[in-house]
Formats: sequence, C-alpha cells, structure tokens
Amino acid sequence: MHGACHHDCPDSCGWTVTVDHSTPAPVAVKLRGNPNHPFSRGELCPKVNRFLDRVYSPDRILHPLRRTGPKGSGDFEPISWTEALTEIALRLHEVIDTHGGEALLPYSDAGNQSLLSMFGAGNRFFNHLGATQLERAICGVTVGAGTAMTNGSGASLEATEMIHSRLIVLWGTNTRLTNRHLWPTIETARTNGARIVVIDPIRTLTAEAVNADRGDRFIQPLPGTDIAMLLAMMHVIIRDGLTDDEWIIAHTTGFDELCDAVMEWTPERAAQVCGVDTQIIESLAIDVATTRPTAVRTLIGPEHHENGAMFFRTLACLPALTGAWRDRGGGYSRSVGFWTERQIDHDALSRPDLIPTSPSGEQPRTVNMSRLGSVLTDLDPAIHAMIIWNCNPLVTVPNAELIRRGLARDDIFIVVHEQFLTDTARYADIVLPATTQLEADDVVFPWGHLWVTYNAAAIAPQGEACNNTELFRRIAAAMQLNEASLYDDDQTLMRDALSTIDLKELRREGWLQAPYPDDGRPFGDPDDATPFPTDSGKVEFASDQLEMIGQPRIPTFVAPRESLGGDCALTSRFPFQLLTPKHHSRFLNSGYAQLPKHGPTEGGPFVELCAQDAVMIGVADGDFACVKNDRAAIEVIVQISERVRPGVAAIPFGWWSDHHSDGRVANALTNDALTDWGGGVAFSDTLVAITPVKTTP
Ligand SMILES: Nc1nc2c(c(=O)[nH]1)N[C@H]1C(S)=C(S)[C@@H](COP(=O)(O)OP(=O)(O)OC[C@H]3O[C@@H](n4cnc5c(=O)[nH]c(N)nc54)[C@H](O)[C@@H]3O)O[C@H]1N2
Ligand SMILES: Nc1nc2c(c(=O)[nH]1)N[C@H]1C(S)=C(S)[C@@H](COP(=O)(O)OP(=O)(O)OC[C@H]3O[C@@H](n4cnc5c(=O)[nH]c(N)nc54)[C@H](O)[C@@H]3O)O[C@H]1N2
Ligand code: SF4
Ligand SMILES: [Mo]
Repeated sequence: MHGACHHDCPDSCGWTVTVDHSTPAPVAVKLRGNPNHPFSRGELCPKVNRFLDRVYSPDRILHPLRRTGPKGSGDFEPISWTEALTEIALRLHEVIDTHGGEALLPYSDAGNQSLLSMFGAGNRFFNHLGATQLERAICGVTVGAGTAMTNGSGASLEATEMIHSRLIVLWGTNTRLTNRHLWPTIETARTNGARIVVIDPIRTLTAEAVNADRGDRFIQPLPGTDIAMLLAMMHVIIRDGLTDDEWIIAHTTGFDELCDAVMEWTPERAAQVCGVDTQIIESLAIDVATTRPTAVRTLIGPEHHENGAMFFRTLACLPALTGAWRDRGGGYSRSVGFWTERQIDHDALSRPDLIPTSPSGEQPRTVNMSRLGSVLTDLDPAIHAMIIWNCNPLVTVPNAELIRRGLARDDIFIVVHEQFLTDTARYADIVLPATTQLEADDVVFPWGHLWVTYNAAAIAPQGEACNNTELFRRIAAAMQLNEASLYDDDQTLMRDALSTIDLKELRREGWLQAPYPDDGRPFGDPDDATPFPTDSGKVEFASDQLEMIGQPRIPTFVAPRESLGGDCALTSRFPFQLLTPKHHSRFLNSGYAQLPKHGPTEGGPFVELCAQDAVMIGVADGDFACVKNDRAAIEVIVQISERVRPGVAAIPFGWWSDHHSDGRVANALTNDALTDWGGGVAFSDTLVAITPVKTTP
C-alpha cells in the first residue's frame, strides 16, 4: 500500500507498506520509502524508518481509558467506548448548559498534518456548539504573516528551484536535520558551483556542512537580532549602488522611506547588536546583491521571537532590493503551503457558517494556543471542558508548568485522543485511542514541496482506535446533535474539501503536483495583470497596513524584551538566552522520546554551554546545573559545546517529564509572549540563570 508520512515535517515523504494478509487481522510487516516518490525518492529518516515500532508498540493506547488516580498520576482503567462516550456526552452537555458553549475549548495542532486529520477534524463540531475558537499559530503562520506585509502574500520560491541558485543562504533553518530531503538539492547546486551561508545562533548540523575553503560561511548572530543585520545589509546595498533600480521602480513602493530608515544602520552599529563582525555583514550584503541567482532559504527558527513577523517582513525586502525575483532560483524560499493548500476549500471542510451568533451579533471568542497556560488559569469566563487531539501541549507549548496547573484544575473536564499516554494525556479524565497514519485514508498537503500525496490505509485500526474525524462523529452522536454535516464520512469530507481534485486519480497515481509557475519564478515578471496582492499592487518597503495595526511602517529593529539586548533588569537576573530547538535526528517534536529505539539512543536532555560560560558558572561537563527563571527551574546535565557562543544556552526540546530528573521539560522555562503580529509565540526569547547543583539529584 502506498502512503505518505503525516508528520509536521517539510518533507512529507512517500512510503510503501507491505502487508501480510495471511493472518485474520492483516499485519504491516515492512514500511519503506517509496522509491518513485518525486521528492523523497525512497528515503525516509531515522525517526520514521522504525515507524512500525510505533504502530505495534506495546505502550500504544488501544482502548478508551478512564482516570482513576489524581490528575497527572497516570492511573487509568480500561472502559468501553459506550461508557466513555456516555460520560463525555453527559459532561459536555452539563458544561454547555451551565456555562455556555464558550466554556468548551478545542485544542489540537499538527500531530498528524494530513488534510482530514488536521483540517477536517472537529471544526464543524466545535463551530456548531459555539465553542471558544483556537488560533493555531505556533508554527509557520507568523512567517507568512510577516512576508505578506511586504509582498501581499506568503508565496515564495519552491525549494528544489534552488538547484539553479549560485548562493544559498540558510537563514535560521537547520536543513540537514529538519528538512533532510532538501539537502540533495543543495548539494547538487554546490556541485554546480553554489556557495552556502548558514546563519544561526547555534553551530548546527547544517552549519557543520559549511566549507570555508569553497567560499561558504557560517554566521552566528545573537538570537533575535537578525533584523539589525538585514537593515545593515540593505544599508550597504543602497550605499554601494547595488540595488536593481529598474525592478525597484517597476515593482515596489516606499523605497525612499526605506533608504532614510537604513541610513543609520551602519554595519558597525549592527555588528554591535548582533555580535557579528562588521566585515562579515559588509561582505554578506555584497555577496547577496552581486551573486545571481541568490536564494534565501528559511523555515521557522527566527519566527519564535517577539520581533518574529518583522524579521520575515524585513527579509522579504531583500530580494526586491536586489531584483533577485527576476532569476530562476532567486528570491526567498519558505513553506510552500501557499501553493499546495490553495487547493483546499477550508470553508467547505470546517463550515464556519455553523457558528452560532449571539442575539447581540457576537461570535464566540478566540484564544491563542500558545497562551494555553493563562487561558486555563486566567480566562474569564473560564474554560470548563477541553478536547485535546493531535498534539501534546505539556511538552510542546511554552510556559508548560502554568499549563500543568491549568490542566490540574478540578473544575475542568478533559478528553485526550492519543496514540500514547503522553504527559498531556495523563491529565485527561477520559483518554481515547487514536489510529496511526497506517490505519486511515487521508491526503497529505506538504509545506516543503509541491507533491500532494494520497495516504491509503494499509491495515485496519488497531484495537479500538479511531481516526480524528471519526472521533467527532462518535462524540456528536453520543450528544445526539442533529446537524447532519457532523456525520459526513471521510470520503464525503475529502470531496467537499477538494472539489477541484479528482480523488480517484490521485489515489491511483499516488500524488499530483500542485500548480506552481512554469518558469519556476514565483514573482518573475509581475505586471498589471498579476500585481503583488498588496494594496498598492507592489512590493511595499513602507506599509500603510502595518501602521494601521500599530506597527512601524518601515522595517525596524526592536530588541525583544526578554533577550540579551532587552530589558536590563531581566538580563541582570537572568544573564543567558536559552534556545530550545529541534535537536535529535530520531525525534519529531514530542513524538518519539518515549520509544525504546528512539529516546534512549538519543541519550537524554542536557543544557549546552560554551566552555567559557561553564567556567564562569563553575560547572563541568556532566555536572548537573539548575536552569531557572520566573516561570520554572529545571535541573539538567551540562554539556560543554562549541556549538553555542557566550551568553547563549540550549536545551533540546521534545523530551517528556519522565526523561527529566525533576519532571520539568524544556518548555517549562520558555516564554509565552506573542510575536509582534501573526499570532506566533516568542519561545526563543527566554532568559535564564544557570547555577551549579551541589548535590547529585
Ligand atoms: N529531526 C527533526 N526534524 C524536524 C522536527 C523535529 O522535531 N526533529 N520538527 C519539524 C517541525 S514541526 C518544523 S516546524 C521544522 C522546523 O524546521 P527549522 O525551522 O529548520 O527548525 P527549528 O529548529 O525550529 O529552527 C531552525 C533554527 O533556527 C535557529 N534560530 C533560533 N532563533 C534564531 C534567530 O533569532 N536567528 C536565526 N538566524 N536563527 C535562529 C535555531 O537555532 C535553529 O537551529 O522541522 C521539522 N523537522
Ligand atoms: N521549546 C520549543 N517548543 C516547540 C518547538 C521548538 O522548537 N521548541 N517547536 C514548535 C513547533 S514548530 C511545533 S509544530 C509544535 C508541535 O507540537 P505538537 O503538535 O504538540 O507536537 P507533535 O509531537 O508533533 O505531536 C503531538 C502528538 O500528536 C499525536 N498524534 C500523531 N498522529 C495523531 C493522530 O492521527 N491523531 C491524534 N489524535 N494524535 C496524533 C502524537 O502521538 C503526539 O503525541 O511544537 C512547538 N513547540
Ligand atoms: S518525519 Fe519527515 S523526513 Fe521523516 S519520513 Fe516523515 S516526512 Fe520524511
Ligand atoms: Mo513546526
């Protein structure tokens, strides 16, 4: 059977599953990359090569469970689906009758990012009930919202087009770890003479590929300061007359205002802010402006700062200044969700028309998923019931100890739909078993390439598991809701959502290529017929729209409050900036730490410090250190490393409570302040103090 990886990963690999039908219940015996898949070409990755371990794990939840011990204890008893649904229906009706629909909160993310599993599950149900709406913007949304303020949309260069590039700047993305199937494209471009630049506060796996002898470069700015570097680069490009004036006149507005603004951003000034040599900024600017084609590749790393949207808005100005969009392989490349997801009719799938309006004409309130801790502890009127599926917020969402306090409230009823008893599931009143990608049909809309891939179920749902859409059909039936569309089956939902796609053909062929400009250039020759979708129809160096939402109209650097260049009162108490990035090749977010061939092979959590900082703090490699701020304190083993620079520390994200000696995960420390716009979250603006732990815990 042919399918596609469901993970929230840019690669959306195609796979082939071999099924043994000789037993009464067919068993998947082999899962390998599909060699014909146009993007992944037969390779999977160290996480998913062992996907069958996950499917057949003895720890998988296969039956509904009811909590018997205190919240968080992990004590549950098996119950039947009928018992589970009866209790859920009763409790949800009770909450809605007493407090109204808004007391109910849906909570989900991209655990399975396929069409039905992610976009098709739950929305109609919660809309119909008038539940509180969830803004899901923890990943990638802010990048699109940032670039849209310059270009009018989130459209960008499709990444394999970088095969044509001569300079590839990997700006805040760890391609070799997080987007590994793109690396062959970059290697081919290098064979053809391209140079690479990696810009990251951490000397990542990708930075290790930099070969200075070939003219590659690794640049290590302080976190959250890249806007200053961009402003100085634009300063140099304008100062040295390296702008593409013809393109600027034809396709942009606000150039004069931009010139005025970057005048004061000399490379010397930016060098101070970023902790990068003046000369490096100068030469990067000249390289970017004089090498054709130049592509900047980015995913989400720099989004997770208070100035995250402004970073991407500023980055989007660069190719317009140098005319890089003219060239095949020029411009910037980010998520291609803009091209792939345009084929989805989200309204048909989610039915916002089902949302009841109050007599005064008001719609239900919206809360931001990244603020879950304060939503559960501070919101008035309060949330009294939650259904959580497709995510594990106690590990993946910032300010996790506040979330824990919220989930532990005894006046909130929680249902979790999961494959494993995650940290979050331990706080559920009822846990329901979820299928894996092998057990249900779905369609994967990638954000890292253009190949929309069909996922055909290879085996039946294991145990009593059901998929995300079936979950809500069952709960709706138990609640005796009488809105017919809540009961549409999966094939109907797919047809509703994909009216322009021939599903039979997609299933037969395995994949189809999303429409993308034939000549490879997303903004090649914009003219009056296809203007940039901004108010002016042009690239906006100065933006009225930003001014209207209270943001600076011109690219502007503001140091995030909780960063090394931010609030002095904070930095004096908490002198290190903590990053918590993806780190392990066998992990995908929080999804694999618990599996015996994944977690233990990666070792365990640690805090990385440079040698100089370790000496200053008085810790040695292998010692325990206490990493703390006002949100939490956690104890982790010190790893002295050359990957981080003075003042910056890093703890890998993805480990669960059980893997941390004191039960507190990396996200216990992280900041849940929102980004400037776009609804993202600044978890990389986290300041901490680090002290030795005297006694071995
Ligand atoms: N192995 C593995 N692969 C994964 C995942 C995983 O957990 N494990 N997760 C998947 C998911 S959900 C996503 S969204 C993608 C994300 O893919 P990426 O965006 O490539 O990954 P991140 O680690 O989030 O961020 C990339 C880099 O941004 C850097 N960074 C942080 N702050 C700044 C800054 O201010 N400036 C600059 N220049 N860089 C900064 C971090 O140090 C990090 O190395 O990866 C996917 N792939
Ligand atoms: N500190 C820090 N925090 C981060 C990040 C970081 O870099 N640093 N990265 C952020 C990013 S980019 C992202 S995308 C988020 C990811 O946050 P999450 O979406 O919460 O993370 P995942 O671990 O990908 O998925 C969570 C769960 O989904 C379950 N699951 C998988 N498939 C299905 C299914 O079909 N149905 C159901 N019901 N469940 C399923 C898995 O068992 C897993 O437990 O984390 C964010 N948090
Ligand atoms: S996690 Fe990413 S790289 Fe691994 S198989 Fe899935 S899509 Fe491919
Ligand atoms: Mo993500």
